Amino acid sequence: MIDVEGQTVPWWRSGVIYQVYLRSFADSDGDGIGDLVGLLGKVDYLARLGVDAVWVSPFYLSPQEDNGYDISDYDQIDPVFGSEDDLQALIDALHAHDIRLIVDLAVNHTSVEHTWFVESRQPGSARRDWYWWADEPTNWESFFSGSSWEYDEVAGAHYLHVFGVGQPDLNWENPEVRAEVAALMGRWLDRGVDGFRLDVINFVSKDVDAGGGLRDAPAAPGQVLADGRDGFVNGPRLEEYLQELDQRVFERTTRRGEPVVSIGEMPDVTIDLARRITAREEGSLDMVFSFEHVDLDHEPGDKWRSRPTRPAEAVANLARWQIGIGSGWNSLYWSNHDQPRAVSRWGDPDRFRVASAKTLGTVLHLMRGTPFIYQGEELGLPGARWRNRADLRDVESLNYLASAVAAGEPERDVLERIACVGRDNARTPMPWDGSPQGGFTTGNPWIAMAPGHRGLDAQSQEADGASVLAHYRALIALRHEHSVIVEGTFTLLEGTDPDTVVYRRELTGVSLLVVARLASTGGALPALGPAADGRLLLSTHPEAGSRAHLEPWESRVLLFDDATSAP
Ligand code: TEU
Repeated sequence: MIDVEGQTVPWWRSGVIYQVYLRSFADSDGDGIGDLVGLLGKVDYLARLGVDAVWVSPFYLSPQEDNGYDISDYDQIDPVFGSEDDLQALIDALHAHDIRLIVDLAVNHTSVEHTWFVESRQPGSARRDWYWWADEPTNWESFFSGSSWEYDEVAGAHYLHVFGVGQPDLNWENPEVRAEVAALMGRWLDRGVDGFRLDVINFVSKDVDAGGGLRDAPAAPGQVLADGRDGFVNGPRLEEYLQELDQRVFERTTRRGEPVVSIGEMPDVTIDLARRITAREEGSLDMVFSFEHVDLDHEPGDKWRSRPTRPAEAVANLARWQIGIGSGWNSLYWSNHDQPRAVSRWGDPDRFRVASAKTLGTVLHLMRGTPFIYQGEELGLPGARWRNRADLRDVESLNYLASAVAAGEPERDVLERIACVGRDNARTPMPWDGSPQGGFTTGNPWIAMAPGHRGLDAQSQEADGASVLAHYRALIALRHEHSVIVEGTFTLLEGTDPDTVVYRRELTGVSLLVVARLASTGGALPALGPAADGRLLLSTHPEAGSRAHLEPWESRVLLFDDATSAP
């Protein structure tokens, strides 16, 4: 717990969380795959950055169809990532630096190799209804192309998998399933972890009919498969299930004596639902990952069909959530292992990489909520833009490529779309130094280093006070120092230029003003009134001072000790 303005608040209200995509973070044994010992070797780097927790992607036993989000044993560490001793050494090292460990659990589905599923396939098995079996499947399309159902010869029925064929959905209607999920989470707390990131947790309540079955989705004429999300997203018993989990797990205390942190990944969550679920008193989760801002730049339900969107529109959407979430709490993120890297998606990696990376960080980190940094975001890394099938690893992209080409689309066109929004582009290994594999591995990386990362490595940025890394360190330090960033109100100031954003944070007489140019052209400084007497806390262009003009991607952060003097 942290003291903010005399109030003790949970650490994550003033903290920053760093996302480690383990298989691409640091490899200690030369097999080309990042591992726990590799992460252990970078704890000092994370401590220097100033983060308060790391969220580590799944490292449980898995056939790796979906890079670990297909779990075959929740209690076992996959040997490719390390051992129990490695985990304990990591936990001890993180805790020694006051950094918490948040583990990533996919409990909407398991792997087909999980013993639960192996048993469930057997007709008459006691675990038969731990999964969704049907004689007649619904017409739902999988997120990974094709039907969401697969026929199983042993079971003599179809099973539901809204993701990969190897990722059967668990049936949370079954109280035994819910009890076992809570129990396995408890075992991870016993091991000393500090919280959970819960993968697509708003998918666990399916909308069942009177007979307990699932229903077809409305389909356009001639459409065989349809968008089934209404049948499994934000379902009717979701809040009941989360409250139950809260009582069974999240109300426990961690080895460090802190409340367990619970983060729900919730595609298509609404503001109202997020506000209820994260409400300070009666809520069941501490925060959610919402998706509205990262769904703006593509057609609804089709990530592969882009829709031109200005970064200021994404910031305006985040601002809407700042107001709408009310007393609830939201994560603040641009990037993760599923999303294109921010500087490529919203910034200008070719002409203004440093300034756009810094300004995107500034507008996000000074909002109300818990900021997340995806590995390499603090370095301003652009996406890889893989265009060759041989460079792809992700089941989502490979399935999409096969499906689109089978439907008659030219491979070149499909690969171009994958180069823009495919998940592999953000999953390339972290560049630690200027050596051939960036210091990530002494072997051959499981996925190639991104060509555009040369010269952007952590080592070269550590020594550069004007680097993106230095800017992220400053942003984290500001959140730790100024309560107005943590608990202050949020007001988006109306401006005349659609590509310049100004917002104000206020708390008991202190006001913070964030001014950001979100375009590769300059613009007039909005009329800010007495902005000149604000104290400049952070700027992308320190030489600009209070000049009445903003350079491309320029941002400024001003502090006013008396709210009356702020514009
Ligand atoms: O992602 C869920 C999710 O929202 C994805 O559908 C995401 O929007 C999509 O991949 C964007 O292209 C979680 C994990 O973060 C992801 O890595 C897993 O593949 C997925 O669940 C299944 O576990």
